[in-house]
Amino acid sequence: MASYDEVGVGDSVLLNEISTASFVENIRIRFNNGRIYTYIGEVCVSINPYTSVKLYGPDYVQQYKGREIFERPPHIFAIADAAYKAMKRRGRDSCIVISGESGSGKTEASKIIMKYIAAVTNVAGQSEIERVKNVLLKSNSVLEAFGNAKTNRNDNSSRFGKYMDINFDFKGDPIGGHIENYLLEKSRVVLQQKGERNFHAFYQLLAGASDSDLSKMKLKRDVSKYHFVNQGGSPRVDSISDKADYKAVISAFGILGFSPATIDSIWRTVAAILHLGNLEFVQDGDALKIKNKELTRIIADLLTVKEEEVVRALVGRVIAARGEVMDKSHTKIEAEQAKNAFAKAIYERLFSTIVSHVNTAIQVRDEEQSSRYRYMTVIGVLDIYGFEVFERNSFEQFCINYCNEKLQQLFIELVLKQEQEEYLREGIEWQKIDYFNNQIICDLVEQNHQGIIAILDEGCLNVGKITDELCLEAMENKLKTHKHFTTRKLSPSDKELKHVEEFRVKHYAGDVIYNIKGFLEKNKDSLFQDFKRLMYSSSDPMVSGMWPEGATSITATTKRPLTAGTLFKNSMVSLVKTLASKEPYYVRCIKPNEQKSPVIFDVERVTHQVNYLGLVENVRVRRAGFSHRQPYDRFLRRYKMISQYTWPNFHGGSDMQGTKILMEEQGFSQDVKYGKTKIFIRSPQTLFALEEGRARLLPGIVIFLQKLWRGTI
Ligand code: AD9
Ligand code: MG
Repeated sequence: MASYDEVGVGDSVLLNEISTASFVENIRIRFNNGRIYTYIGEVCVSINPYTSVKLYGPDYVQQYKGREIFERPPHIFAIADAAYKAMKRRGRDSCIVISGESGSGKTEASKIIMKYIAAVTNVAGQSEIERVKNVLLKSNSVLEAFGNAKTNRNDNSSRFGKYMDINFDFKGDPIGGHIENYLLEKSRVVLQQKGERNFHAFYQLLAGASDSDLSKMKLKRDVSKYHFVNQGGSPRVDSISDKADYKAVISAFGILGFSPATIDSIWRTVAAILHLGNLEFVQDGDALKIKNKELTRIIADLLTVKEEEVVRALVGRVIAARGEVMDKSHTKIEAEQAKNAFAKAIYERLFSTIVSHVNTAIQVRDEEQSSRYRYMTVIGVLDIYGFEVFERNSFEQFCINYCNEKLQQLFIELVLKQEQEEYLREGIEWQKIDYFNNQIICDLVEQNHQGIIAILDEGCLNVGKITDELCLEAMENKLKTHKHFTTRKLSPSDKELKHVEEFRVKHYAGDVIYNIKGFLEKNKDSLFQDFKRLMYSSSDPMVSGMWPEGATSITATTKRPLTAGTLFKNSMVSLVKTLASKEPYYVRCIKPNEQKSPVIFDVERVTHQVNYLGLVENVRVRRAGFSHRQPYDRFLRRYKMISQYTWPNFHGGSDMQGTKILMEEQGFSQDVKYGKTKIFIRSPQTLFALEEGRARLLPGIVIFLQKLWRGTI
């Protein structure tokens, strides 16, 4: 069995001195000795090791299976096991929320958790459950291929948010799952910053497909031939083998039950986007023409639509005015923009379709069975894009960072605030601990009428009249006194704000300067109807199925769809609600350095993360706090057999008095506090002792009750 001796302090609640410096020093010592996990009570702090660590083998699974968190050295397995136990023993839905900035190890953590759950379930070896486990695990490689990309912060950065529910039957075996995906960063399809790449799938196709498949799609293997995939100037990534990944994705498609026709449609769609990226327009007098005509033929073939329809949709659009229908030619710039919007929309819909195919593969198979299993419970695993700051930050970073604000807010609500409020309510002596509450930043983004999203939406209502700049002015007017918002105009002396188009949000995790250019367009997220009709006309059912609105007639008036910002905001609100309804467990990921090095521990960078994650406040709350609490009546019912004064019933007063007598007799008074309605127990060991006492007496009691029942006593 692997040895895993303690170095430093495993649970930071037990540190001699509680300060940011001592907290960071402790995790530094542990990191330097290969201890990447440290607890704060039941919260697991994880530091990205940037190297493959041998901590996840079957010997480790055995060490953590069914154990309590504090029995073994800190490990993410223990958190997974706790969530699993909560679900299995108490029938409570649980969730594991993984947070941390980009590149801190969230996605890896979520995969480790899933593998652990797969390893500890299905002891009976049922084949259907094996199948479910396999599809759940394999779904990752498909989703990462299409939803992840190399960024300047992370070679395998999640560019979509993912919340995955795993469903269990009453025996605790996984029987299915469901994935919810959040806002894919689709702008990447047409534009990448220096040093970054498009989504992995594009490179996988070019590197991995056979020569004959490529030639069928009229593709060359050379990445540099395609505008949409070589803007970042770094198509090759050391840590990635696109060829091997292509194979893995193909195999995963098979395991997930994607049909050969579906797989073919998926890659053809990816190929069509690559060709679309190379398409150029020329102005020819009044008419707009396509320069490389041969491409429209190829694109039409790949999408199984008519070539003349492709040309029509690209160079102009049909407008309906007062019942009349006419063609309107695009300008060159309009056509370029429309083409990009088209490419982004195709990819986004492709991604959503892949997610729904994955969901079909992993859904609980037998409907009847699922309703019969009344005890079906769930563990949700949340792995979302981490807080990020780039050279240039746009609408996508704004949404991603807002999402991280919401998760931080949830953590504050559940871990810091509720804990303190309960002590107050129960009249437990308690020294209030200050922490930064980021609700104010959530409000800045999401408030009705006053928030940034609302102001953007207002701008989108007045298309044509309102520009990005005017929108920023509206923000300046409404938010000029907001402490977390500023612009060049509002603070002219601020040297970091170089352009009038920029605004700064003081996020909980740091300042980010956003450039307003493109915000309105991205928020409105519109696509000419012509493209929708074109795609709907495809003879490939998978392609046409992605574009149901294409069926709407040209003259029909359609309702204005919700903006991207509002849709995202709504999905965040509902995500937080889902998480809050479950028993939450937390993994807080930390990035040790910017160089992706396994040996550098950058104290300054780590300190910054520890600060904004509120980890030291978390230690303080936890330290002053109590690991266990229970209403007096429930407590007494469970443990009354331990004391002669309370067994079989306590007659000397209230449940609270009974509890006090029991605890005094057992010698635990030092470790507890009595609230108005609940008993608060500080150390888990006390609870253990109580549980042990109960377990020792229980067999005797069962016999006693049996005799009583049979009338033999
Ligand atoms: V982002 O917000 O999606 O950009 P993540 O998801 O937080 O980010 P990710 O899990 O992708 O980061 O980790 C980044 C890289 O760190 C991985 O590709 C691994 O190379 C490395 N990593 C992270 N965790 C581990 C680990 N437990 N063991 C080994 C790891 N390597
Ligand atoms: Mg990730």
